[in-house]
Amino acid sequence: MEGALTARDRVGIQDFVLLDPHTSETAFMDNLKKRFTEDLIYTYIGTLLVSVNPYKELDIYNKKQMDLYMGVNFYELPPHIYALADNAYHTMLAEANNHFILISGESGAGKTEASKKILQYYAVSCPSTTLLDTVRDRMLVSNPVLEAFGNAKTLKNDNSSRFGKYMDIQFDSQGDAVGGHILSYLLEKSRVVHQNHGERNFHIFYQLVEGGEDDLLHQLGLERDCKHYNYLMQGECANVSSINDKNDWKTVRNALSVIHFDESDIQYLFGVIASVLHLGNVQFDVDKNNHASMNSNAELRWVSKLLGVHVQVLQEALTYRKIEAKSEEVLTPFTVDHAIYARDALAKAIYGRTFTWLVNRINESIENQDSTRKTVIGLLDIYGFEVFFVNSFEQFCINYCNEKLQQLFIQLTLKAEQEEYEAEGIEWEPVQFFNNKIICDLVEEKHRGIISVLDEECLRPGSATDLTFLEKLEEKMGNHPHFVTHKLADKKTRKTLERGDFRLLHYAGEVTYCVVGFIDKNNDLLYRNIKDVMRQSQNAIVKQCFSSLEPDSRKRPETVATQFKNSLLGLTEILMSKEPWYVRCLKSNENKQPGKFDDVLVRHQVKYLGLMEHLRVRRAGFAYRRRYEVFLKRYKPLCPATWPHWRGVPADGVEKLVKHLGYQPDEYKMGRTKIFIRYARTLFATEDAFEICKHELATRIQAKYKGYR
Ligand code: AD9
Ligand code: MG
Repeated sequence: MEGALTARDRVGIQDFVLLDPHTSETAFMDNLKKRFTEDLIYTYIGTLLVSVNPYKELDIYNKKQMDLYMGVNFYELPPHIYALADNAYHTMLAEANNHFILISGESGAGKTEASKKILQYYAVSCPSTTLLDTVRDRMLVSNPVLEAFGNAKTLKNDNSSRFGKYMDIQFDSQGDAVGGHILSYLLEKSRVVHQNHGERNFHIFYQLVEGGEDDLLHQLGLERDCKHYNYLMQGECANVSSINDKNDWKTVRNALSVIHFDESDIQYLFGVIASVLHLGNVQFDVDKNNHASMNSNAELRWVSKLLGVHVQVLQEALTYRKIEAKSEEVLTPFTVDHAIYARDALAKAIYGRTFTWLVNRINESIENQDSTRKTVIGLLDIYGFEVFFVNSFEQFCINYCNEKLQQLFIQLTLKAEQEEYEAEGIEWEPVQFFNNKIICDLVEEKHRGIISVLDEECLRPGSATDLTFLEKLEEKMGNHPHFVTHKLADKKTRKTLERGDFRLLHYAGEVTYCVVGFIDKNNDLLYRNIKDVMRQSQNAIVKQCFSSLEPDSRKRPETVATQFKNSLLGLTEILMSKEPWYVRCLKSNENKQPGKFDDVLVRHQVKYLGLMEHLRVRRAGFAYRRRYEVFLKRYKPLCPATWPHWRGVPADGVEKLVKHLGYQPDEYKMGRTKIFIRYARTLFATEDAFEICKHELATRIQAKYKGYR
């Protein structure tokens, strides 16, 4: 018994619910840190999994561990991402309903790694047939492919997701993983043409240049030197010690064959990637009229060759704008700045649309053809909350998305809890949360939110600028407690704000956004004549990407922020129809340092993720709840009336059992299907008694066995 306590002291407590009911934040942090120091990165709050990024490889993700967790009761083994995956899976099978796992946390906290571990668990551990193995292989290898095209090094994370990903894993009634479907959300396209210092473009570019076979590079007109390409060098960090582009290239190439890309697909796909690199090197001169001009240079010829469009046509599209006036077409020459803008817009459009094409292709290859009923487990892995020195439209969208997911978490945890107490006929005092709905509304409310104001400015031809957008915001949001600008701020805050900034007080902290580029990025315009040229492309991917139904050209296309808002609305609906599981990832330190636990940083995350409140909600009145059958099955050896068998109704058996154990009336409540235990210590004592009893039973059995011999 003493030994057990010592071990518990050393490794902390594996479920926060079992800590003292009046757990302070300090005790919470102590427990987290104690466990982290022992390389125990996972801790539960009930069924929610808290994970702290260790920034080092731990020997806990292998087939042996997977086998260990398969089908085992949630609390019987140390907390693990496999246990959560397994529990979701078995609940899905038992109840034949759909589930999702929401993985959240800030940039670099470990969401993508967690989602990969879960997918691996399903792909490796679930029952299998040879036929299904191919689908599973494809699901597994879709990860490195999408990461190559959609992840990049940022200042926060060397493998930062720059798109949101929701993946349904479909299971048949036997529990076989039979297919999948991926939805992607707003790729950060601007990275294709611009990277901040210390950041990179998407991995695939470096992989191709570093790892591409000589023949391939030759065909694509590429040099094996990242320094040669403007689009790769703005962050001045093409080489990153934690990234091996050459090896990653091999993985991606292999993955593409697994998902059945043939040689022509590969040619077209890397033709696109190379064309973007060449585009970035296209330069313009100024002619005597101050217009952009260009010679038919080698880079332009490579773009035209790879995209399969006539070089002159391309040159014209990059230096002139075609405007239809009455029945005439008028060509207006660009200035150099304008031409650069058009060139970059084209690069972003090609890359962005190819990414969507890639997701669709992967979906075709992992789709399940069979129409029998499937249940699904959805995995959500999006870009985490991020704050940089300068934050722009992209951070605004990413942080808004995180705000929405936090809102969903709040709604579901409160809702689920309320419903459970109600369904079980148990009285409940709600716990107060900080509800971030106020910030979601500030961003997205119809006619009044920031996105609406931005869209209105985007609609005002000619006179709207990023600064008029800011003024409109100041007019409309002036009194909002979560919004401030230089003009609106008090004296002290004003010193921390520039005139072109607005600051949002997000649930996870303050972020100052610089308005420069908001209008442009939200409009995301691509000139019509450039689109027309792309439609004629001989590169099958580009042709397809630009030929797919364009929205009615007389109608204004939806802005980027509005599209994103609507897609998040769609996502929320998808998630709300499923049973939730949560993984809350915490970043242990800002320097990606193995084993370092930065108290201040972790405490901040514990606060804003609402983990203490979640714990309180889990315990509002009742720390633990168990279905009668489950409770009885585990603890029945503790009472002569229930051991070895209880033949009556489980609830009666539980009542007998807890009375025998001396539970006081205020310590528990009997619900309709579950027993609710008020204090953690009650369950703790029961659990300790169970351990002793197990030990005694084992000794008795051993003694008996000896007697036989
Ligand atoms: V972002 O919002 O996409 O920028 P994520 O996805 O939360 O972010 P990611 O999973 O990419 O973070 O983790 C960042 C890095 O932390 C990884 O590249 C690993 O080096 C490290 N990491 C994360 N989780 C684990 C883990 N369970 N074990 C070991 C880990 N290392
Ligand atoms: Mg990620």
